Amino acid sequence: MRLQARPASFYAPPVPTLDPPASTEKFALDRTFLRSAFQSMLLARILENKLSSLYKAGKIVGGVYLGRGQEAVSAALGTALIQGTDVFGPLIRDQAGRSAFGESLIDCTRTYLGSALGPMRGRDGNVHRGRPLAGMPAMISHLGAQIALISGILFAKRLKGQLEGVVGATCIGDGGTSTGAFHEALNLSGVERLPLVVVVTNNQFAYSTPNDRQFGCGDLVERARGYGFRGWSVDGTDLLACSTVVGEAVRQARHGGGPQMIVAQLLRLAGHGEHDDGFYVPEALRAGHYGQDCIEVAMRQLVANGITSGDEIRLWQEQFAADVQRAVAQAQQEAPPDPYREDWTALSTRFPINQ
Ligand SMILES: Cc1ncc(C[n+]2csc(CCOP(=O)(O)OP(=O)(O)O)c2C)c(N)n1
Ligand SMILES: [Mg+2]
Repeated sequence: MRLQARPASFYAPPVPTLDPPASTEKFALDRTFLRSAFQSMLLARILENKLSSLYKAGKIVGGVYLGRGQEAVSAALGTALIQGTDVFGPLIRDQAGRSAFGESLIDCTRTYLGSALGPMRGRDGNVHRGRPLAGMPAMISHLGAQIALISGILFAKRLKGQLEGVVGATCIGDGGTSTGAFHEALNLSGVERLPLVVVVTNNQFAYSTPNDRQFGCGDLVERARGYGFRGWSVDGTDLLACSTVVGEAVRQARHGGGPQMIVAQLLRLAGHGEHDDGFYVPEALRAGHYGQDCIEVAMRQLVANGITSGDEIRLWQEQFAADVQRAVAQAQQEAPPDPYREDWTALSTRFPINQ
């Protein structure tokens, strides 16, 4: 079917004007948080650029789906969570959140490159990797099932008396919010008032389908109220805003505030996957506010606030590029699984699970 040209106003969401929470100033100026979140953004971008090259060179079996342009909100979420306590279910555009939550580079490169030494033993590809014992279950689906998985984990923790102080977080795209899985998971999480944080990354398209063909409400944050979630809007291209809003939502979930839904407005600065050139994204939208690169915005913000310097950022870039090269080279020399010797029982039924 041919896509019809639409006026640019269809694609131009309003810039959020939410009242900042009381702790904005203090939180936004938390140097350690911001430096750490920014480093995760940078590392994810460098890693994903490398994955894209490997894909184009035919070195990766399966697809490559990037989070380019979505790193700020993802990194803010991964940084706001507590490793060893919280549960995080990242989606395909959450490399920055994965890095922030402690996933090692080698776990990523081994999975993409099919090494039997990876967390999925070379049996699952690309983004379908995780370490359940570290609080990061392997990703199942981009379209809503991950929310039920995280709320189920929280519910099980409650039944075992282990939920105190724990937050579960996951993400969903704008398109995923129209699935039955999304509705069921949010409905039950609202009924149970689970400490769940759902970040909706509204990148304006579900593959090539624009927002106006997906839902009839003005802003997806309106859905939060219907499920009994607290709703937050944020500019997903702005690291300071994302850190403030996500940090506050996570804090509220942790301290009995019930489930939280954050809607981040942004644009993906890549195709749906690396096989897609995103031809359907209008130029006016790319040139608009949400077409700005969150990494460049964050650099300006952090340098202007004296949180880092251009020289330090260049050093990080060099260091991360070298780290990525090393992780790729190591995974490339490792053997794939041997299908005749592999024990094909589900990885999740093995003990110790996936250590
Ligand atoms: C049942 C099903 N249909 C289609 C797909 C392919 N698919 C994966 S993600 C996606 C679009 C999701 O859009 P959105 O939720 O907005 O997330 P985004 O890709 O923009 O991050 C599609 C069509 C799928 N994985 N499963
Ligand atoms: Mg989308």
